[in-house]
Amino acid sequence: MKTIDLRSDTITRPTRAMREAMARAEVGDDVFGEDPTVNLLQDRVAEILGKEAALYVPSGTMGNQTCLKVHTRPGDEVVAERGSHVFNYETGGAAFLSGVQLHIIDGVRGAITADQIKRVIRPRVYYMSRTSLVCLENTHNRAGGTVYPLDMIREIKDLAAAEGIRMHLDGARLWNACAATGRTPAEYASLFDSVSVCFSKGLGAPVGSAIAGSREFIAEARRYRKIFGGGMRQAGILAAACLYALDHNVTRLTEDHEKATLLAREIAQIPGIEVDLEGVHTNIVIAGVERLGRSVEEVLALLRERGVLLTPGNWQSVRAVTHLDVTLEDVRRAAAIIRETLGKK
Ligand code: TLP
Repeated sequence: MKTIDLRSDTITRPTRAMREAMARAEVGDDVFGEDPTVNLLQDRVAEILGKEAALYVPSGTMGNQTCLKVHTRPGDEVVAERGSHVFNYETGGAAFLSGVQLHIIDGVRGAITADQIKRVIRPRVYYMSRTSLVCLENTHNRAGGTVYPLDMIREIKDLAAAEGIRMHLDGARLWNACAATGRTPAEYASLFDSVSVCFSKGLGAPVGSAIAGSREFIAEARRYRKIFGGGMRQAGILAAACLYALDHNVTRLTEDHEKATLLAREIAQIPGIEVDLEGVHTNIVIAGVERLGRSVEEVLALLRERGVLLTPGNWQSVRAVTHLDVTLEDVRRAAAIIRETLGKK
């Protein structure tokens, strides 16, 4: 029985062609700025995002945390959505590394509004924390891969500009947002001072993310990347996989979205399972299981026994993520297994 692993798009393994590109990579010492493949990747990312410069980092977490560090001073406040990755899945890094507090707002499908943000911006008095950064996530992981509407981001950008507040985008899956909307990464990135993007999710590279911003911002980010232990040497071997991913695995993301839509539609029909079909924008499906009368752990264990791997979602739900290493047929089979396993009491 072939296991159908829908735990995350991070589980994809590099293909033979990607490995060959890695093996061919020209390399140098990147701490000296001398790795030609890393430099190529950074230039390419800066161009794609319409920013002056970019920096290769080992993970999305390091990308976000490095940006937070450059944008803030200890004691500052960063506005973020309740389900955001920086708040939930980065081990309290914002407090640990930057000494900032997060001001959390409840969003709808992961999106918070300019109006909500306006209400939490601190008055500029010395005894209050300084609101220095707004951090948005697109697509939004915990909300189920939802796309942030561009006009909402524009309103937030206008507010932030008027208030002297910076904007950071966790764009780990910005590629998916673009594939879903037809917008370019630069259109989104133009509304932010810094952006982080990942190659190790839907794009299928084994390691790596990049951050982009002004030349000055990236020079500072390079210092913090080193402090955080992210200064790599012959990293071109990894950057080559990311370049390969940009060349071959971006346009195909719509296939992953089709797989997720199929899965969502199929499992939404199972009594006791709830899926917000309108909220399935990209490659993530969140399925509420509360009405099944089984705990999330029980549901995950039952499906694991039958060869379908999922992760916990948010409260009383499970998450399925489609990616390069599962076919439409695999997903159809997973849906059938879920129906057989959970569809009857
Ligand atoms: N997300 C992972 C888990 O950490 C939850 C996943 O399986 O989806 N931003 C967003 C929006 C992410 O979804 C992730 C990873 C990151 C940042 C962090 O990337 P890495 O894992 O490279 O540090």
